[in-house]
Amino acid sequence: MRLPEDFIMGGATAAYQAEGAVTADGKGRVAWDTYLEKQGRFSPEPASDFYHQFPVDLKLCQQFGVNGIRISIAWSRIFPTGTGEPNQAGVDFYHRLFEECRMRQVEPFVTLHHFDTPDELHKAGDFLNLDTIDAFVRYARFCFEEYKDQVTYWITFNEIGPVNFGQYITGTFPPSIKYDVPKAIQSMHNMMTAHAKAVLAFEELHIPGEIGIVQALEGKYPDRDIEKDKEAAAMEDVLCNKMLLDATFNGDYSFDTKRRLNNILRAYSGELTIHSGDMQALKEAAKYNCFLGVNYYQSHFIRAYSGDSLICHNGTGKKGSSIFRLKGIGERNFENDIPKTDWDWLIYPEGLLDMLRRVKKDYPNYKKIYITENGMGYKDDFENGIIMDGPRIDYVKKHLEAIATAIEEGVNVKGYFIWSLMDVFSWSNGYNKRYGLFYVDFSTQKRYPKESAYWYKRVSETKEIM
Ligand code: BGP
Repeated sequence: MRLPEDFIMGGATAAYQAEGAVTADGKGRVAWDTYLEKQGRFSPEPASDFYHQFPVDLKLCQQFGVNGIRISIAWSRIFPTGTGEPNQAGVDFYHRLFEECRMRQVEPFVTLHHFDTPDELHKAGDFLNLDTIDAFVRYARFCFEEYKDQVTYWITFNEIGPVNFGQYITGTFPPSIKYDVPKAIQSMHNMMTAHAKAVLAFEELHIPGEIGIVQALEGKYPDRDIEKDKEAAAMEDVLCNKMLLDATFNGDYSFDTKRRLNNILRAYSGELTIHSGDMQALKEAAKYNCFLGVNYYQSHFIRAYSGDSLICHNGTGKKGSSIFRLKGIGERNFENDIPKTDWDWLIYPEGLLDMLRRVKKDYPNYKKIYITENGMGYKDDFENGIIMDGPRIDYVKKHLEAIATAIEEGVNVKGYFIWSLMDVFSWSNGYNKRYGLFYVDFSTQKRYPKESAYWYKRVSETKEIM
C-alpha cells in the first residue's frame, strides 16, 4: 500500500514533555511543576532537553526523512504568568527554533496549548474561569503576529477531551480532581469557545497560513450486541468525541449530543452553563477551521454500568491493571482478546479507519485531516545503542495502512506525525513509557535512532508502507 507523494511524514513533540529547562530564561511556572514535585515520581527536568538539543533533533529529522514536526509553544515562556508583558527571552527561543525548522526543511505545526496553562491562571480555575479564555486569546494573537513569517500551520489546542478527563475525571493531571464529569464538560465547552475566539482573531488579523485544532478521537464500540451496551458506548462517544466534533465543525451541539450530555449531567446533578456569545463564536469560527488534527492511539469497548465511578489508571506499564467505570455512562472492557500495550491501550487500527470515515460522512465541511499523533508506548531495550522496536513498527504500519485505505476511499488525509519524534516523558507515566523514533539516553541526552527510525525513513522516501 502507498501513501500520496505529498503526504507529510512528521514527528510530534510537546513543549513540557520535551524542552526541560523549566526555569530557564524567565519561564513562568505551570501547574505540572508543583504537581510533579509533590508526586515525587519523576521530574520534568531534564525531559529531552529540547530547549538546547533542538538543532540535533531537527538534523535527525532531515536525515531520517521526517519532514514535519509538531511543536508546542510554552505559554509561560512567552507570558510567565499567563498575561501581562511578554518575556523576550522566551519569544526569542521560538524564533530560533522555527528558523532551525526552515533551515532543515522540516515544516513546523505549532500548537498554542498542550496541557500547560500558566500556573496563576490554572490556580484561578484554568478554563473554568472565563478570564483564562480572554488570556488565551491575547496570547494567541501575540503569537500569530510575532511568528506569522515563520509559521504556516497553527493549532489552538491539543486534545480538549483528554486534558479535561485528566484534570477532572481520572485525576491524573493537576488539579487531580476525580469523577467530576460536569466540571470536565464545562471546561471542554469553555476551551472550545477559546478555540473559536482564537480562530476568529486569526481571521481578523489576516494571518497568512492555516489554523486548526487537534482532537483525540477514540472509537467507542458496544462491547456486546445489546441495546444497553450500545447506549453506554454512545454516551462515552458523545463525551469524548461527538461533543467536540459538533462544536468544531457545526459550531453547535446536535440534538442527540445535547440529549446525551443532559443525561450524563443529570446523573451527577450538574449542569452546563453556556455564556452569552459562546454559541455565536462557535458558529462563526466553524467555517474557518482549515484542518482537523486527529490524535488516535486506541479504541474502547463499552459495557453498560450502573454503579459508582471507579478508575484505576495504569501509570506504570503493569499490564492488566486498568479499571474504568464511570457512573451514568459505562465501563470499558479490558478483558477481550484485542492486543494491548503494557499500559492496556487497545491496539485497534480499525478504529482509526472508522473514525476517518465518520468525520468525512458526518462533518463534510472538514476540509482536510492530519493525523497529529499516533504511536506506541513501549519499554524499549537499549542493547549497546541498538534498539529493535519491531512491535512499534508493526503498530505504525497497521495504522498507516488504515490511513491509506481511508485516502483511497476519499478521506482527505494529508500527513502523519508519529508520537513521538524522540523519546519524551509521559505525563502520567514518566520516563519508562517511550514512544520515540529516536531513543534518548536521559542522563547524557544522546540520541540513538531505533529500528523504527530507519523503517520510517524508508516509508517517507518511497511512500510505500512496507
Ligand atoms: C496524548 C498527548 C501527548 C502524549 C500522548 C501519549 O494524549 O497529546 O502529549 O503524552 O498522548 O500519552 P501517554 O504519555 O499518556 O502515554
